[in-house]
Amino acid sequence: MNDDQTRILIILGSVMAVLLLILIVVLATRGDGDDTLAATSTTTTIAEADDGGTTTAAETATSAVTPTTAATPTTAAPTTAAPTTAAPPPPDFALRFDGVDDFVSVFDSGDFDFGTGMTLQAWVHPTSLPATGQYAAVLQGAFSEPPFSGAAWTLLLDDNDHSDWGLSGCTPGCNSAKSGPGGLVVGQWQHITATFDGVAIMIYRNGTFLTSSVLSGSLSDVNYLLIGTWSESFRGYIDEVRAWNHSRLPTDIQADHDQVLTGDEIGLVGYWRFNEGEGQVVGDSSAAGNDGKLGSVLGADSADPTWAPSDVPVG
Ligand SMILES: [Ca+2]
Ligand SMILES: [Ca+2]
Repeated sequence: MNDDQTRILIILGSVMAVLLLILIVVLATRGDGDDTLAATSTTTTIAEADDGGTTTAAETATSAVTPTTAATPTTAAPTTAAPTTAAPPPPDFALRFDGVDDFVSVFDSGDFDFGTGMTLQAWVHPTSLPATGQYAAVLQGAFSEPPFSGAAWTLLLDDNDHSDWGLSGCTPGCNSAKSGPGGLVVGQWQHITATFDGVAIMIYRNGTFLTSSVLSGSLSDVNYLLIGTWSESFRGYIDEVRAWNHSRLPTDIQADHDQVLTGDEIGLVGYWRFNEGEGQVVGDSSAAGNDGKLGSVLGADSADPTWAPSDVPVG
């Protein structure tokens, strides 16, 4: 090999070395590109979090998912509440008296010593009328539990014509105001009211005034308020019984005789709705707390009236 050949080989070797160096640089540059992609990915990940700034497409996509997830419980809530809204009203009951010896007794702690102010109210549905010559009552202020030993006031069915109903009061001389024959109709609900104000008795049917009678003085004190009894018991259903310690106005009687009361009305000392439907106690829904019992004793006995579903037109 001469000197020229040697020089050419050196030049070729240098060129190849330069090319090799360029190749290395290019490969190294590709590596930097990967790093750039990695950084881009990192940037994308950060952008998916809410940076509080301008909403990116990624944030929009993330936000779009959120309400969908939240909507599930929101949709489920009304479904859960629906059965509560659709719950049926509590059942209404009345007491049925057998026409023989059934009664309810409420001990008088003093609330039923009415003196010169009283109102008695009840819904009644007779299934038949008592035997002629027998006394029956819806409400009575009595000196004892049965057997009868005297009363100061009685919301009664007349002993001759039992469709002739009214109030008898004793101060201690007695007088009464009565509807006349046909005043009580068998086989349907009707509302009866009697008031006493110290000078007169007044009676109302279905909220409308019927008649009055003079009676002066103060009613004698009693020991029990009895429902459904006298010499024989009422025959049929009684419901929504109320006792007040004053003589109510005609407008008030008309307004609420067919309405449910709150129980805290002024002067209301007994409000027996008979909606227990079972047991031996009739609860007083007034603030006075005058609960009563079925029959002669708190256990089951032959004088217990019977619980029955009620369609009394009150509400
Ligand atoms: Ca009732
Ligand atoms: Ca009993």
